[in-house]
Amino acid sequence: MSPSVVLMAYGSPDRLEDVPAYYADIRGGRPIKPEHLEDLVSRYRRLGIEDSNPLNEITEATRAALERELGLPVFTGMRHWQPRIAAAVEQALAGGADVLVGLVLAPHYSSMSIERYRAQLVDAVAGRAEIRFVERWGDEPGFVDLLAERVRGTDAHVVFTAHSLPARIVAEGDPYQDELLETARLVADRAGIEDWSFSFQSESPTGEPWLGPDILDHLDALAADGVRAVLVAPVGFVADHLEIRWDLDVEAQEKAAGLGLRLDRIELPNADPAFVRVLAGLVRRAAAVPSNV
Ligand code: FEC
Repeated sequence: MSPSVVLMAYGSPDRLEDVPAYYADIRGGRPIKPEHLEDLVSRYRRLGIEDSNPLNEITEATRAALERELGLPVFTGMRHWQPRIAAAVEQALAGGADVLVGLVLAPHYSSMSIERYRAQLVDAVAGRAEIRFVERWGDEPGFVDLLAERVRGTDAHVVFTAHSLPARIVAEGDPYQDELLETARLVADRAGIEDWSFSFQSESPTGEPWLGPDILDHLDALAADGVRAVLVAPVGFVADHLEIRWDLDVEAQEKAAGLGLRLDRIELPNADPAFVRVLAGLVRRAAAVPSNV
C-alpha cells in the first residue's frame, strides 16, 4: 500500500483581484448581487489581503508540518480556490499513491460542507485509487483538549461559535448542529467551564433563514442579561480567516464595544504542533481501515 493524504480546506483568494472568481465559485453559478460582491471585496481589502492571504499561508504551514509528522506525502486541495482538490489528487496519483486519505480542515459533518468536499474528492479520483475519508472529528480528544486549554480559567462568559448554515438542514436530519453542540459541551466539561453558550456566525445573504442565534444578536441578549465579559471560542473553524478576522475581530468586536462588553477570542489551532499531531492521528487511523467511500 502506498498512501498519500489529500488535506482539504475551504480556500481563499490569493489576491484582491481573485475575489469575483472566488465568490462565483462559492455561489456555484447562482447570481451574485453587485452590492454583495462589493461588500466582500471591501472586507478583504480592509483585512489587507492585497498581495497575499494569511489563510493560504497557514494551510500550507499545516500541510508541511503534517507531512513531516507523518512521513507521508500530503497535498493541499481547496474546495473553492487553487490548488483545487482535483489538482491535489493528480499530484498524489502521479507520485504513485494507491490509497488516498481525505481529511477536511473542518471538524463537523454536514451535507452542505464535508459531503461536498467528499464529492469533489470522489469525482477527481474517479476510481483510480482507494479513498479513506475522515468524515468528522469534532469529538477527537486531542482537539477537545487543545480548545479546552484555551478557555480554561477564564472569568468571562464563553461563547462557542461555528459557521451558520441554512436552517432547513435541521429538518433534513443533518447532524451539523448536534455535532457542534457536542464539541462545545465536551470542551466546556474538559475545561471545567459552566458559564457558556453557543451561537452561530458568518451567515450569508442568501434570502432564506439560517441557523441562529447569530453572534451579533446573541451579544445583545448576553448584555441584557448582565454579562460584562465574553470569550469567543470558535469550534467549527481551525484557522484565522475572513470569518474570524472580520466577523469576530471587527464586527463582533464593534458590536461588543457598543454594548459595553469586553470581548476576547481564543487563538485558533492554525499550524500549532499539538493540532498537527491531532490531524496526524486522524490520518493514521483512517489509513489503517479499509475504504469507506
Ligand atoms: O478567509 C477566507 O478567505 C475564506 C473564509 C471562509 C471559510 C468558510 C467556511 C465555511 N463556509 C461555510 C458555508 C458557507 C455557505 C455559504 C458561504 C459563503 C461564503 C462566502 C465567503 C465565505 N463563505 Fe463559507 N467560508 C468562507 C468564506 N459559506 C467569502 C460568500 C460571501 C459571504 O457570504 O460572505 C453560502 C453559499 C451561497 O451563497 O450559496 C453555505 C461552512 C464553512 C465551515 C466549514 C469549512 O471550512 O468548510 C459550513 C473558512
